[in-house]
Amino acid sequence: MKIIHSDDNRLHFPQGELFGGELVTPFERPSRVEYILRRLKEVGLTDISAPEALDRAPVEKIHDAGYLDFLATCWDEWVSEGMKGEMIAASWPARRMVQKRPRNIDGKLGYYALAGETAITAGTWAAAQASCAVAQTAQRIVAGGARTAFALCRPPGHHAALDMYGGYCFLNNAAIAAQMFLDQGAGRVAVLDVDFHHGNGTQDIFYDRSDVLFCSLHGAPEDAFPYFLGYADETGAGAGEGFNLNLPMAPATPYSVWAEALETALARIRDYGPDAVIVSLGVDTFKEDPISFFRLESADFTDYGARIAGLGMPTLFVMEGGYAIDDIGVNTVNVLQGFLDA
Ligand code: OKP
Ligand code: ZN
Repeated sequence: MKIIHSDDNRLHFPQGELFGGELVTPFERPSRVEYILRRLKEVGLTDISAPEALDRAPVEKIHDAGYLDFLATCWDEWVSEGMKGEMIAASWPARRMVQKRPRNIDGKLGYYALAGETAITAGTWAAAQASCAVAQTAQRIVAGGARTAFALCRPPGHHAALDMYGGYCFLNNAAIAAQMFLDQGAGRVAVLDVDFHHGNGTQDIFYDRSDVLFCSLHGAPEDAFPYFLGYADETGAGAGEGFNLNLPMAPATPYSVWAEALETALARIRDYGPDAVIVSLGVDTFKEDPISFFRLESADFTDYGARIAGLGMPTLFVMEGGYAIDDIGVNTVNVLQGFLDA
């Protein structure tokens, strides 16, 4: 199995995440990738290479031009305005306020942010682009006929919407890969999001489209980030009606229940009959995850990797979340091994 990874992920390493009223070391940190790489090597998955150059065209199809320009220039603007710390949004266009982009950099930050935990630093844009290039390179491998490939993306992508960053995400790597399959001639693509958190960005991007089926298993929005999207009654709009499947679950959900939801999603994907499947792979469903509340055990990740393989479809794995650092390598690689050994 080919694995794509970029050291440039390390260029994004904020010192602070706003959590519980404190600035803590971000849960989403560079060492996550190191632990996954170590485990891949331990089990002999050593076909690891660097990404090809980023192709901007599919990025521009998924994200708003003003948003991409903001990501590219905001740090310099922040510094030139004399700001001392990392960029953290603190003002939003909330209910009954005007949705117009302000001129002021602090205003623009709130305009493009969907949450306040995610800081932008000098290297964030370079790292986000490298992460996207990782997904694109792995996509080309699957499009070229491989059964699977693993995009070891960091930062993750599934919370990034048309024109919003947050939840540690800047560019929606999975959505961009889906668009590439379509641009290369696929008729239909399915995105299966098994990260603990709802993939609000991916849902938002494809909500009115029938050429991408989005299925997400996640902590119920009443109880879990991103809080404001991910309910079961969000089924798509217009031409996209029926092509969005949300399977929210309660705190302390065990694997037996989660696996049933997975089977519901897999049945929907089989029925849809896509040319390719993209798995937004977050392993924060693990029982020890510090910011999540499902109860999966390490062996469960192997089991569900095999179930995904049961689709018998070309499958691109795109890394999303997972914050129980000591176990992130085993859990992530278990999914891949479960898939490969099925
Ligand atoms: C990113 B990914 C919880 C705050 C949540 C953001 C979580 C982003 C998760 N107290 N903050 O989906 O793993
Ligand atoms: Zn997550």
